[in-house]
Parts: sequence; structure tokens; C-alpha cells
Amino acid sequence: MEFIGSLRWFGNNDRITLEQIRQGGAREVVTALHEKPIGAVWEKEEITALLERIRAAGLDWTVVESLPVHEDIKKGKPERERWIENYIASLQNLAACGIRVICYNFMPLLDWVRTDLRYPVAGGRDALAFDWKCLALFDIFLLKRVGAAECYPEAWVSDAARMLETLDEEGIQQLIHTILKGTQSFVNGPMGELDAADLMVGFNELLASYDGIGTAELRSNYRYFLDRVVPEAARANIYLAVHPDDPPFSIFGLPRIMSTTEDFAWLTSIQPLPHNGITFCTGSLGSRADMDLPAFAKKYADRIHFLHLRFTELTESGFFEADHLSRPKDLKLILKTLKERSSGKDALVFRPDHGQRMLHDFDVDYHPGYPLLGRLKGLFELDAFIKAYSV
Ligand code: CS2
Ligand code: MN
Repeated sequence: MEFIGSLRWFGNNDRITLEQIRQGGAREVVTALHEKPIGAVWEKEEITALLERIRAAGLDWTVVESLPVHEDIKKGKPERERWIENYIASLQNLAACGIRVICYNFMPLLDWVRTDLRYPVAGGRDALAFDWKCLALFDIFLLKRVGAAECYPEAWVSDAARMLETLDEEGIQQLIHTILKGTQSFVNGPMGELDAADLMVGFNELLASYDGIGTAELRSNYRYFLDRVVPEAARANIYLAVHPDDPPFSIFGLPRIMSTTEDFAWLTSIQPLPHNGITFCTGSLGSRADMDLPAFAKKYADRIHFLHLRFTELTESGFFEADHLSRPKDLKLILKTLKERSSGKDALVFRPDHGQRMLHDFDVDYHPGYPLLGRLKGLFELDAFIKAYSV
């Protein structure tokens, strides 16, 4: 079994070219039909055209990230039937074109959330960060969500109130944009479609659409989806790989159900086929203090079909995205376990998940978390690490 290094590429929506990715040493790109509206069927001709473009550049494409799950499915609306049928059709078309793995997530409304896109780290680089007090500030004082204050410890609420005093109008607008748009406007989710002129009103409406949907309801809707989709994936010989919640906690009162070891135990028990699999994102899961990453790899090795490698460092009230090699002992154990326990597979694709900004990255308006040089540094480091330990 070999580890194959890849880079995420946003297609026409990306400042980075396939040529740059190939020169950078990635063997594959991880991408999606980014222009398609959420829920629409991905047609074979469209998939083939993109695949040919990628192959012509000397790269390969075997992992899709993401095939988004329509909100009606997460909410259990009657319209979900149509979206599930479309999902299955896309999955079958992808399999027919040679795609092996589909990364997706089941986070209601929001995809990955950060409160700071320019958190200074060693050497003058910067990183993405998440801070609960900034989230509380936004939630309680800007969004003014009913019941928000009860969701945070009292000390954080008073710190948030003090922090609000120090923000001018520009700072406020920046925080709103960072939380609601910064990390999500380019990854094909409902937040990308939110009207930028009226973010807060639109977001409040979207939140209200989840009234009455708690953990139990979301789990049951997820189960309904998996019961329909997993057998079709098995038939088509393609692997589903759910991305963990990021951050792996409930936010804004929305349930999040792919966050803890118990959540993954539930996931793997309801559909025991390996096609009901996992994207092992060490960065997302590692931002929980109670998460043992090497133990997770051991427990779910046969379900892990795609790897996102990065590490997070915990701060007083949150985390920031650290260097890709910042937890070498964990990384070594994870790779060793996956190598040993994935003997049935010939390859496991990994990507440096996000990257810090460095050097020329500051001059280009890359998607937050997806700069070229910071991610290439991660790719080089991870490739070298894998070679050095011959894992
Ligand atoms: C993020 C997400 O943490 C991450 O990898 O970049 O956008 C992630 O790609 C999606 O949630 C996968 O569905
Ligand atoms: Mn990830």
C-alpha cells in the first residue's frame, strides 16, 4: 500500500494552475465539479472532460472533494427523495469514470468555521484560527441569536463583551465575513449562496430553518441517506468518506454529529460496509482535547479511504492550524497503522490539509487555508516524512 500525495484544486475557481501543482510534486489533484449547483447530477461527460484536462497536465484524479449533500436531505424534507436519487446518479457516474473515493460532509448549514484568517505564527507566517470568545462575540452581540449567551461559559461572555468594545465598524464587518464567508464561500455549501449584502438576515433565516432539528433528528436523517446511498456505492465499487465536523463541536445551536469517537462508532455500526467510510482529517479531529488520533486510526483503519494531514495546536479558548509536522509522534503512529491495516488497498491518497501563508502567498488572493507555497511546504514535508520512515 502506498501513500499518494495530492493537492486540492478548485478548478476554474482557483488561482493555482494544474501546471503549478504538477511542478510542486503532487501526483493527484483532489477536486469537484465546482460550478454545479448543489444537488444537481454530475454527468459523465462533465466528469470526463475534467478528468481529461487533469490527465493532460500530467496528474490524476481519483478522489472527489466534495460531493455536497443537499440541505433538504439533512433536514429530512420530502424533497430529499429527489436529491438522494441525484446523489446516487452522480456517484454511479463518478464510479463509471474511474473515481474511487467521494469525500463529503454532513454538517448542517455551515462547513468549516474559523474566526481569524491571519493568526500570526512562527517565522512571520500566518494561519487560520478558531476562538470561542470571538464566536461568542459574534453569536451574542452581532447575530443576537436567542439563547446564545447560555451556550458559552460566563467568563467567555464577559470577555467577549470587553472585546466588542475594542472593535470598530471595520473590525465588526471583518469578523462577520470571516465567520460566515471566509472559509466557506468557495467549497460548495449553502453559505456560499448566501447574499453577501445581507449576511446576518440571511444567516438568521437559514438557522431558523433548522428549528426542531436536534442531534437525534439529524442522525436519523443521516441514517436515511446512508441506508439508501451506501448499498449503491458498494454496487458501483466506490467509497464514501465522510469528513469530520470542523470544528468538531456544535455551534450556533446547530447539531453536529460527526465530531466524537462515539459519533464514528455510531456511523460505522449502522452500515457495516467499508464503502461507508471516513476522511481522516487529523486537523479537524485533533482540535478536540479528548481525541486520541493514533487510536482513531487503529480503530477505523479499514474505513479510512482518504487522509487530510495537518495538526492543530490548542490555545486558551480555541486552536490554530499548526505546522504539518507539529505532532511527529502521532503522525508516525498514524501512518504506520494505516500502512499495516490497509493491506487490501493498493493506495491511500493524502493531502496537506490547508497551509499557512508564507513568502509569495501574501501577494496573491488565495482561498483562505489554500495558499500555494504553504501547502507545498506541507506536501514536501509529508512526502519526506513518509519516505524517511518508509511507512
Ligand atoms: C475543509 C472542508 O477541513 C477541511 O478539509 O477544507 O471544506 C472540507 O474540505 C469539507 O468539509 C469536505 O466535505
Ligand atoms: Mn480536512
